[in-house]
Amino acid sequence: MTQAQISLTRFLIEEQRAGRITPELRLLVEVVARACKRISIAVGKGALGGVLGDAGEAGQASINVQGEAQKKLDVLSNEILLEANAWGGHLAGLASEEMDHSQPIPDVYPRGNYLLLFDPLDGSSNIDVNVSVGTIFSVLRCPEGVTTPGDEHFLQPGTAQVAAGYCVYGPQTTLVLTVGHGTHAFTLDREVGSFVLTVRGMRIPEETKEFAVNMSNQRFWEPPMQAYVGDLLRGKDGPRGKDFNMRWVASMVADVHRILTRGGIFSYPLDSKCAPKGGKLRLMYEANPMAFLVEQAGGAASTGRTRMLEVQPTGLHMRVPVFLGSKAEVEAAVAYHLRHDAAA
Ligand code: P6P
Repeated sequence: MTQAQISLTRFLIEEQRAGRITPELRLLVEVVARACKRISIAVGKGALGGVLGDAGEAGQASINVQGEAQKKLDVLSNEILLEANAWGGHLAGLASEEMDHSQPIPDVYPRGNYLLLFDPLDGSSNIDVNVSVGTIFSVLRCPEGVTTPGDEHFLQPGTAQVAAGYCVYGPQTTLVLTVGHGTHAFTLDREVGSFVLTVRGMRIPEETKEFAVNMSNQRFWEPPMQAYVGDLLRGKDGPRGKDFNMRWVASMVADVHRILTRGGIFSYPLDSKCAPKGGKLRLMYEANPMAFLVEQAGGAASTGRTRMLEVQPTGLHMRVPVFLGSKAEVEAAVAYHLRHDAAA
């Protein structure tokens, strides 16, 4: 008899039965997963769904809080997640890459004990060229006694996350989730419409020969990053003693999924263009959830100098430099930065 498929619902019920998640958190993950299914359908329609291209009226681009032109699917994905999470009673508030500030759950609905942060559609510049994109989410507890959370209540370090995940909309639609006990992958069975457990306990190999970075920024990097990547490119003729391969999808979800699946190091370091903002990628709904998933899979995540999950947020849209993936390789990259700082 073939092994019974374990659905996301069954997995979450078993996590709850084992006392690893609360009924509210189980509902939260189910609701987010259901929203991701709807986003997957919209993304999959592409031009047929009339949702490609930039948002905004008649030639007037719609710009989000990041200063980025919003795609129609960015706006749609954000709306799907807001609507799905409003009425369930599991959340006190939510925050999105697409919204200037966090929002308490409307007071027409009951409020719960969790805070949800998300990037509704990461990598959206890839949508119009049919490259994988994804949704990233992070779950925090609402501080005790706070019934109407404001931005300041979301500013918790990554170690405070109770769950995190992403859904990658690629050849498969795959939800990758941690509730603090390993990182697990669920692939969408489109015929049934449910996520099925396909990898229990993803593990990132400690070592790697593959790095992911946007090389076009090389001339803008800090000296330690120049030195680190320069040695990767020297391969077995250089101090690393092995040749490396490179990948760059320019969709964090796709690059991180590859690393969780076969190892590697992903980096979006400081460069002189993004340094004034603190980096390119956002801490609260990109770097922290990915760092939680990667650490739960045996990898490491750093700003290049500090463990990512220990960064104290100073703002909802705070940006950070990111190094994550195979533990030994992240440690090697960090060593270049710490040696540089020590010599300064
Ligand atoms: P660049 C997508 O816009 C994103 O936020 C991440 O998903 C991705 O890793 C990065 O930016 C790509 O940046 O500068 O290579 O286009």
